[in-house]
Amino acid sequence: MRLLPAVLVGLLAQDVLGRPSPNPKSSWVRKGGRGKRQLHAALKQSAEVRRDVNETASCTEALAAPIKAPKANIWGQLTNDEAASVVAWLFAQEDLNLTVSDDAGAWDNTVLLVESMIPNKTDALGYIDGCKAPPKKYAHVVLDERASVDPTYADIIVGPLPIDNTTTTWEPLTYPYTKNNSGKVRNLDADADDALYSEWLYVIGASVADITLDLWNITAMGLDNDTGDIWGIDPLWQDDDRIIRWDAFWNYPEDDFDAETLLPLGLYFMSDVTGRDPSVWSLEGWLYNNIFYNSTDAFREAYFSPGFVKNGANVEGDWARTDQQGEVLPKDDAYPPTTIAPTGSRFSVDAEEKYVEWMDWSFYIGFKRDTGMALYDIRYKGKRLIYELGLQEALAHYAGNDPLQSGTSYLDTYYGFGPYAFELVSGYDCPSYATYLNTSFYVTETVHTHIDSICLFEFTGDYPIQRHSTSKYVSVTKNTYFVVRSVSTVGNYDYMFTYSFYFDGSIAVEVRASGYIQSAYFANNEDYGFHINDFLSGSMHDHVLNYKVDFDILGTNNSVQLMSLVPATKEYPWSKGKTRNTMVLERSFVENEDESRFNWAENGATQVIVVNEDEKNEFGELRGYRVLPYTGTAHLTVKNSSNLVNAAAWAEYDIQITKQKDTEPRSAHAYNSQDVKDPPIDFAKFFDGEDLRSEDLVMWVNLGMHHVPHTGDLPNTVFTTAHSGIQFMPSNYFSMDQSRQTVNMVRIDYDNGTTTLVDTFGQKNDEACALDFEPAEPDLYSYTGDVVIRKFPYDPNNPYFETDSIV
Ligand SMILES: *[C@@H]1O[C@H](CO)[C@@H](O)[C@H](O)[C@H]1NC(C)=O
Ligand SMILES: *[C@@H]1O[C@H](CO)[C@@H](O)[C@H](O)[C@H]1NC(C)=O
Ligand SMILES: *[C@@H]1O[C@H](CO)[C@@H](O)[C@H](O)[C@H]1NC(C)=O
Ligand SMILES: *[C@@H]1O[C@H](CO)[C@@H](O)[C@H](O)[C@H]1NC(C)=O
Ligand SMILES: *[C@@H]1O[C@H](CO)[C@@H](O)[C@H](O)[C@H]1NC(C)=O
Ligand SMILES: *[C@@H]1O[C@H](CO)[C@@H](O)[C@H](O)[C@H]1NC(C)=O
Ligand SMILES: *[C@@H]1O[C@H](CO)[C@@H](O)[C@H](O)[C@H]1NC(C)=O
Ligand SMILES: *[C@@H]1O[C@H](CO)[C@@H](O)[C@H](O)[C@H]1NC(C)=O
Ligand SMILES: *[C@@H]1O[C@H](CO)[C@@H](O)[C@H](O)[C@H]1NC(C)=O
Ligand SMILES: *[C@@H]1O[C@H](CO)[C@@H](O)[C@H](O)[C@H]1NC(C)=O
Ligand SMILES: *[C@@H]1O[C@H](CO)[C@@H](O)[C@H](O)[C@H]1NC(C)=O
Ligand SMILES: *[C@@H]1O[C@H](CO)[C@@H](O)[C@H](O)[C@H]1NC(C)=O
Ligand SMILES: [Cu+2]
Repeated sequence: MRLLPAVLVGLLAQDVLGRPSPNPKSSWVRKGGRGKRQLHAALKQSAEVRRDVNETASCTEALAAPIKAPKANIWGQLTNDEAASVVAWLFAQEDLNLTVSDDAGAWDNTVLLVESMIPNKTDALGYIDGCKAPPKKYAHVVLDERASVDPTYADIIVGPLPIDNTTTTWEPLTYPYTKNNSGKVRNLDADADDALYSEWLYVIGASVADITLDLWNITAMGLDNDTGDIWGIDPLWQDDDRIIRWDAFWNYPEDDFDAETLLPLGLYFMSDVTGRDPSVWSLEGWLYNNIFYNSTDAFREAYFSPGFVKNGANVEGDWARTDQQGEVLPKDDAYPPTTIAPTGSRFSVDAEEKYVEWMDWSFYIGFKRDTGMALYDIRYKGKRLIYELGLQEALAHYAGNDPLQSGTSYLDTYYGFGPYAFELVSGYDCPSYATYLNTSFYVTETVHTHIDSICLFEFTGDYPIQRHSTSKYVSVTKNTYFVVRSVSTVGNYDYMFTYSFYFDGSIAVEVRASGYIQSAYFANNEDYGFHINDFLSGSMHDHVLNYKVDFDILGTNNSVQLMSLVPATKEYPWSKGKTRNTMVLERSFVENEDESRFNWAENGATQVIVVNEDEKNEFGELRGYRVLPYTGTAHLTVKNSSNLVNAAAWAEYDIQITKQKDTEPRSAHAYNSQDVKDPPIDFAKFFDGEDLRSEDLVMWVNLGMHHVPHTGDLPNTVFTTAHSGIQFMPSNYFSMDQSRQTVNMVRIDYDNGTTTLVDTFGQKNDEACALDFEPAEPDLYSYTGDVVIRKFPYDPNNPYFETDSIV
């Protein structure tokens, strides 16, 4: 559940401060909670200590070697000092009329976000590929302008940095918008953390407290002893110039498990909340058991009439709790197989610049509030393949016979992937030998650092990358690959983002989903999901996640070739006058933006290859990289969504290709949900017929899942099958497979029962660390959550711990 307090826009702290939560869930309590202690003890017992190898290298000293990045990371984050200087400068600008967040109410202007501005590619290339100076650095600032009856979010840029009181200026950030409006978006949530609840939703909750007590023994009135909750649709309905919300009652879990999204109660009410004056907001009706009542009186009268059908409540139980339950599986209390890095890490990291080198790969890591982690300047064997690779937006579009499910289409960058990219759990989210990086985000004049929130590690797959056997020899090569990973818990859902790099020059981009589903009350909605618990429907929804892939294949002049396998009937000189039913290849190019939005072909029959038409290999074939689905992908099933209108056109196709433009850096804006008819970025407007042959191209690809939760999604969806991915693979890019270069392969020659040769190609096996298993299991008591540094007033020497989630 992404409860929407206006706020969240950057802004967890406001969520925590602002949203009255009768059931405050301190992350501290939760994370330090039960279970951990027993687990730790169990691990100690099962740890076997062996010290018969080389004592000089320890398996835990496996961290990546430090390295100096060849160039500064121009996509990186602001330093603490830079962020603090920008904030101080902003508060000194009288025209911005800002109030410090701690003192601000719903009618004050505040700073929501201060982060680095991504440089224009045009300026960046001269630096990363040449000898030009780095592009000037600017800060991207988002202001929450609420001191007005027409509140807006304003994107501005401040710079150049470092701040200089005489030369630094700000101006509206307009160029990434497709909408012509000076870098501002209306704010429909300006009162969502205050008046909406205190003067509206809880008042309505109180007005039916007798009914909610009678029906389910709950009250939702904004009191400390509330036993239920009220929240509703996102985005709000924006029809006919009215702003309409539907809200529903939800049961609270009985403990700290985050199960509220599994506890819908089936009563909904509709409000017209247009404008900022709650006294003119109106209650438009109630829905219960598929019957609409046009006033509270009408609902109340029906409720207390004979024959009124009352349905039961969804109540938390073990079915909604994630702790171990059920009989312990055979031998499962013994420690499972695990991976180690016996010679330490085989890669290098510049932690300051977030620059990584592994084997022939290198890249920089960026991190943004809206979209979390992104990779830049991805090079293989010294040549850039991809300038920018990163998430743009994630949509979860629900459907249902009830207005809450029907009205829910989360556009998650509104909440942000950055603020919820929490600390990873060593040995669980990533192998215990992984190297970690911190990330940080700005909120309410503080910078929060998620410690260890990006992990980097090598992994050897459970299948080899190559093998072949004959009567004389067998040849087989280990499939060791490099992984960069982060996880963002956006409300009820946990998205795991993984990028993997392989020896054959291929890259995999994957997302997995776990956490709690958002479910529906089961009543008259068989066509929208499975019946999965007492009064519970696993509410159907589409996940669509858009990624930007700015390929630069052997330069920026790229084209997209389509090569299809098609059935054919052919006659050949040798077929003696008869025809043969067979198949052939048909090649074409995506010529321009009128034909550059399409889906994966049925039966995978069309290859999509990014090529450089000026770069042919020695055999005359175009050198390129092919883009292909890895596991299932999805685009949005709903056509012309009533919820989204023009706010998520990027979700309409699997693959969409545009000409790279500095004015089109992102396919979506974090506040598209605030004005769905006229969103700040309407992706469909990127397509204006421009030529796509031998141009700098951007491919926008969608990952996703059509999710119809079943009983196996209780208590949580599982990563095994809630999974989507795409791959990029060399297509005639090299003259042969590049995995031949690794020494981690073997050839075994044998003859008539005798092994005659074991060739391990100079692998060194003598530098392994002591297999001291106990310390290979990380000390999970070091899991601390986020660390926070106050920026205004700047207090860099007094960090404190605070971790806030949406719920
Ligand atoms: C500045 O903001 C305050 C609220 O913080 C508001 O009362 C005042 O009218 C605003 N001033 C201007 C000039 O907009
Ligand atoms: C710049 O302005 C800020 C805020 O008014 C002030 O604190 C700072 O001392 C000024 N710096 C310089 C170099 O004048
Ligand atoms: C954008 O707005 C400006 C100022 O309001 C106006 O002059 C211009 O014509 C508008 N452009 C478009 C394409 O609507
Ligand atoms: C109703 O809820 C209260 C707590 O809010 C609890 O004490 C009481 O036992 C419940 N009554 C029933 C009938 O479950
Ligand atoms: C909840 O608190 C309110 C106000 O403190 C009180 O009037 C009410 O009786 C309480 N309800 C329950 C069920 O304890
Ligand atoms: C509500 O419905 C009743 C009966 O259908 C109708 O008489 C009444 O006018 C309606 N009221 C409103 C405010 O629409
Ligand atoms: C992450 O932050 C923690 C706490 O501030 C710090 O101790 C650690 O060195 C940081 N890690 C990296 C890789 O910068
Ligand atoms: C890219 O193509 C354009 C013409 O389409 C050409 O002028 C330019 O020289 C090419 N650039 C490179 C690096 O080949
Ligand atoms: C989308 O739906 C709206 C409302 O039903 C309709 O006005 C509009 O014409 C539709 N657009 C398309 C492209 O079908
Ligand atoms: C980046 O490109 C946009 C669009 O061309 C331009 O308006 C803006 O000034 C550029 N930014 C910088 C820092 O040059
Ligand atoms: C294989 O080895 C066996 C004895 O180990 C021998 O009898 C036989 O002749 C050998 N066959 C060949 C083809 O060398
Ligand atoms: C242990 O490893 C070090 C460095 O890798 C090596 O120099 C040394 O000879 C090894 N010692 C033994 C006993 O294998
Ligand atoms: Cu789902």
